[in-house]
Amino acid sequence: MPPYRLHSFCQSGNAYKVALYLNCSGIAWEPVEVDFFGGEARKSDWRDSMNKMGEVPVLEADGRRLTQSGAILTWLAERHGNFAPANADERYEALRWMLFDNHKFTSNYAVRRFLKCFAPNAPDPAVLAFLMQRIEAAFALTDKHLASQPFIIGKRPTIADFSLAGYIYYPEDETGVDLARAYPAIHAWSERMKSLPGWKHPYDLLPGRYIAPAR
Ligand SMILES: N[C@@H](CCC(=O)N[C@@H](CS)C(=O)NCC(=O)O)C(=O)O
Repeated sequence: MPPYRLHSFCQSGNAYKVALYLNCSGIAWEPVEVDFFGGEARKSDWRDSMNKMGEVPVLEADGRRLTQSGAILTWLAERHGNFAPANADERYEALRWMLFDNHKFTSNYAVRRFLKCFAPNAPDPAVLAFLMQRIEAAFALTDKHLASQPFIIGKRPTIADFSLAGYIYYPEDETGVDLARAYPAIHAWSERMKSLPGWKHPYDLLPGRYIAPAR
């Protein structure tokens, strides 16, 4: 089987979710850099051939192009077994947390970071403040959850952990959040994830060049 090809770039925590899963599973894959900031994913030929939703990541697998990190993680776990939920109850829990992640945990954190660091124009401070409020609400309840168990759905890491870990390792000057101080249980969980064989920082795992935050 040829290795999976992950269309990605190093600022994309959504791509990192899939890359980290593959690396920690010891599954062969290769990165394909998307020139996201050059507008590649907005071009109609990219959208027609890669992802009509216009989003990274895209995983090429067996001639198919899979998208949506949560759907890709579920597909990979079902195929390979690594970090898979063990039964119907665990599958439900993993899906519940991945939907929460996509809607509230990753999304507000990623959008605020994008506006602050990479958007061409300085964002409205009221927008950044609104997003930070949403981040604080989602992170506080996740911190409480992780204070009572080591991983998202229990005692061992599953695809749900890879989903929530997408943006956790980007530095504070990008995210505006000091995780160790503000959310100690999330920080401790991120350290547990870091100790998995195959773990790498997103800037070391994914293609593209580092871009210093614009502001
Ligand atoms: N729910 C999607 C989110 C993907 C996503 O938002 N990707 C960003 C890059 S990290 C993107 O391509 N954004 C383009 C846009 O929002 O138009 C996933 O988990 O794959």
